Amino acid sequence: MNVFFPALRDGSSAPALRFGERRLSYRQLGAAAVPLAERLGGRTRVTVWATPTLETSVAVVAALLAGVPAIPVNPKIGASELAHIVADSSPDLVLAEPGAALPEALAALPRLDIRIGAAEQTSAQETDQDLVGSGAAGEPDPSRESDASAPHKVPVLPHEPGEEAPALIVYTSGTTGPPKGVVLPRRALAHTLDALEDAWQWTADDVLVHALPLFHVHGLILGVLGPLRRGGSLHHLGRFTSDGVSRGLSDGGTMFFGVPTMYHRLAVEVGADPALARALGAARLLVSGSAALPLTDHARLTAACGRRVIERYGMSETLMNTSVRADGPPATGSVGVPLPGVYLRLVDETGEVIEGDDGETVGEIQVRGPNLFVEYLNRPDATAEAFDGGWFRTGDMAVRDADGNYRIVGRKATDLIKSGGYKIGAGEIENALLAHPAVTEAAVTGEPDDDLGERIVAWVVLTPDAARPSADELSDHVARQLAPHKRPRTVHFLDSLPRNDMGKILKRQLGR
Ligand code: MCA
Ligand code: AMP
Repeated sequence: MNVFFPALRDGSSAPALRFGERRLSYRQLGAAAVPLAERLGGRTRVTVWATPTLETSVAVVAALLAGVPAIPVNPKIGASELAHIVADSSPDLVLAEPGAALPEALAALPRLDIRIGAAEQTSAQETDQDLVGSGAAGEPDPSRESDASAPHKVPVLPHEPGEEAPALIVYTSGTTGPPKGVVLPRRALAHTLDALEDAWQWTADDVLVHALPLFHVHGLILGVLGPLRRGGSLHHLGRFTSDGVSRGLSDGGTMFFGVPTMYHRLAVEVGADPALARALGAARLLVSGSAALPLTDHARLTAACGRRVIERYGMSETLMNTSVRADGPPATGSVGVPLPGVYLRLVDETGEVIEGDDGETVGEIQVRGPNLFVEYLNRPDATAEAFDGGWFRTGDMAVRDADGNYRIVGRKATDLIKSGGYKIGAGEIENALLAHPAVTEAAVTGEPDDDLGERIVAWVVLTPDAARPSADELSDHVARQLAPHKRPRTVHFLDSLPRNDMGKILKRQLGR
């Protein structure tokens, strides 16, 4: 039988999840997730209000057990982006922690509160009332109790669906228009997590520490489902601070996952913080991903704590493609070698496959393997465009060296911005700016930024007669429509945008 989380079946009192001081053992996780999975049976798709909490983790585990695709949503999402996701994915239920105030588009859906502790009790008596109301107060929260005295009870897991069944739909930005729903089958999740087990010698003894958001691949699939598939545990810090990382790693953590912005902040602070240096130095594995980690940050961290950070490379559509191996050469500055079962090739601009490995010839990375997504939801056109035969076109430009390591040197589309590890399409921000009544033209670029990697910069032309908005007002407008991390950090007001004879905006001339 196809079992996604073998350790849940054992129902042991080994630690599974910790968020702050709230913890669940595997037995407790099973006791919360299995009844919830039973309640989800028959649903088409569910949205998860993805706060960084035990509740989100329980909801996603339950959806996987039930075979119901889950759509994790950023709890800071703005109105128009949320409206798009709800209309595009048409979920029939929203899962949220009790008491969470949901925005209008989600409040209109049937709601099921994720009750840790009350779940077993309510599962047998589900009524429509349960689905819309907040239900009874429930039992004491076991996440605050010791598991030592609890009777050993193996939860009865539902029959899990086949490998190709969609497990998650994760929204990711393209260059234009609103984000697309990436449909990820169970097969892709299982493959990527098992390939990382091999590359990183990830075991049940590992305690992963991180502070990543739970509505993207990095924090949710690698960061929550990863430890649970291994039978190890996660210690989530709630939010990123260097102090939190220091304490988490000193308190039994063996691995840390972060985006380059987090490592940059650690690199800035580690020189003056011996406790942080000791904690990072004692970790078994420090892994960076979601964007490139600059060599200066690699060097500063290694000098201060004596450890190397390893990089891995992935995408929402492909999950993980390559990694520097824990048991291999350091390959600093590269994203390592293809993971087991994953095939990569470099293709030049004429469509020819680059055969050499001279470390200099640049081509687009294309990927094939069991780690790939199925399709963009409701977007057969975009799905077809994304593939070259069976190969997925990543849009990432790279070179390959004689040892088989890939080094990413840039991106094909300048209209894709990576800021703080989040992928953001220039087009979606331009559309949000143009929806402001005072804006008549807008262009958005990504400018280099030491902390964020790239900083979102907006160039706008105002409607002549409208009241002049401030830069902050336009930035807030984008934050409210899309999400705070998509807001422009700088806004330039221009009389006109540079355009070519065809009327196309010449972004490279902006600011010059
Ligand atoms: C600021 N804030 C606002 C506004 N301005 N809220 C509303 N309106 C505004 N105008 C709030 C923000 O919500 C936030 O609140 C706080 O102010 C600071 O925001 P910001 O400056 O944007 O964030 P930060 O503190 O600088 O965050 C840096 C970060 C973050 C922690 C590194 O960027 C982050 O978590 N990045 C992770 C991205 C990620 O997981 N990517 C994976 C996708 P508050 O302080 O309350 O939060 S890529 C992927 O999955 C692929 C597969 C891969 O390879 O991994
Ligand atoms: P997303 O669509 O949010 O999943 O972002 C995927 C993109 O993140 C990839 O196409 C790469 O451009 C980038 N990325 C992920 N990991 C790395 C890395 N280690 N180095 C450089 N870029 C990365």
